[in-house]
Amino acid sequence: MFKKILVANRGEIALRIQRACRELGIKAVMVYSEADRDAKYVRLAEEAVCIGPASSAQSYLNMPAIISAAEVTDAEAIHPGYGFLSENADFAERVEKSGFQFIGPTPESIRIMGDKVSAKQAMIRAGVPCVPGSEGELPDDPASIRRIAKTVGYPVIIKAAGGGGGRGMRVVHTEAALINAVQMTKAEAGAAFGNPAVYMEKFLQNPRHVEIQIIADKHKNAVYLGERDCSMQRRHQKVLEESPAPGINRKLIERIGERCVAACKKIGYRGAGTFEFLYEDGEFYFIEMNTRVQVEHPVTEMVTGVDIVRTQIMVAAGEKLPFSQRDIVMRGHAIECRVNAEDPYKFTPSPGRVTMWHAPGGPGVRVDSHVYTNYFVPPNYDSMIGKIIVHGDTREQAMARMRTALAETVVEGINTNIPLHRELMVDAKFMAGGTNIHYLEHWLEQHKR
Ligand code: MV4
Repeated sequence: MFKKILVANRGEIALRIQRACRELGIKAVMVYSEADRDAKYVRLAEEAVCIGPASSAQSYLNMPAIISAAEVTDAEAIHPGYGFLSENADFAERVEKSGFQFIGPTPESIRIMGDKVSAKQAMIRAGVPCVPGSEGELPDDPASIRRIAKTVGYPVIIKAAGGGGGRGMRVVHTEAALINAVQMTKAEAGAAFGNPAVYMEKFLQNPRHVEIQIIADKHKNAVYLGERDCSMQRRHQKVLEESPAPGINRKLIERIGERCVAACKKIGYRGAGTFEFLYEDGEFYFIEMNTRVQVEHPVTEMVTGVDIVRTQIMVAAGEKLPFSQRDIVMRGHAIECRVNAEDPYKFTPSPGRVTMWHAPGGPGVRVDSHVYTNYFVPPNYDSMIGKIIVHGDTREQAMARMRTALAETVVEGINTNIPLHRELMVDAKFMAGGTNIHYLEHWLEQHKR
């Protein structure tokens, strides 16, 4: 096992990884920007290295600064967390070329999944069901494009190979609008991602976003850890997540999970990963794979009892997975509310000093946050300042525990989206379960103030 790991991230996930290291008896080196000097995990750290000014480009995205920090502290491995450099294949490569273990998949896996066309082709070959569409990149000639769209059937969606997470997509409803939409998307993709390649899919009108968590070791073992429903989102930002996904046939999830595991084995995937699917009319359609630990990993940890971050570290060190598929039993229901420093209805960022922080507690309640009373939320980064996660025997009990937890939570000095979460937790349609990816945006439109 590693003796020392460098944590190349900030905020709640930096604290989460630091906690996993402590538990494993591993020293954690924390890196921080000038804006994060007073962060809780920096104060708790046995070793911490300032890697640059507040701006992400000069600190958390600064590859030479991070690798130098690992060199001077004699760390053996680097955990990238989520966001920042976590899905940057060049970074993973530079980490390994410098003699450190990257805690994540190989640079090749990251590269394949980063290109959404090659990701989809890999999944088709591995037998994972995908959204019907073009076989790979769209050709240039208009007649061929029109023919493909006719076969797929309108409406279609044009997506950039270099996009993902909602960037670089355009919905097309008619043949008259097709060629122009393809050209626009290609031009934008070339400028934004340095790759003008686009592909086409049937546009699903009212899907849910359901994802499968997997974890694999370096010895050809892989397991799936159930699913998460992440449909409650606004502008591609998830607001709350839950596991299991309400109302979906367990046998179907098992079949899809097994396909994901088979795909991992086929491509030699290792580490934690997430297969993102759209779910509509009882069918799953793969859209993208994430090659990092995700913000919402705790709901899976709560229902499966598996410590995903600990397992990531173990498999990166070359250990075998300490469980097999038949050991994985999903128990009860978990919900996570992301706590953002923002106006709860206008969504404008609300950084600043937290004059009072009181976290909830009680049975089945977990809080992942680096915030404390008098902590200053810097304006330079993502607005998420923590997560409240609850577990219950049933979805009803989980919702009741979340209502209690949200009622107990006190955050003063800044605005947060907790009032929005309190309203959603008593919303009849959310409570019934199974709302789709458009639900929250429609709800916000109707609850304008
Ligand atoms: C789609 C889709 C409908 N049909 N693909 C948006 C983010 C990116 N991961 C894929 N996205 C979508 N792809 C087809 N063929 C609708 C979306 C989509 C979406 C997906 C998941 C979660 C939220 C979403 C919000 C808007 C659109």
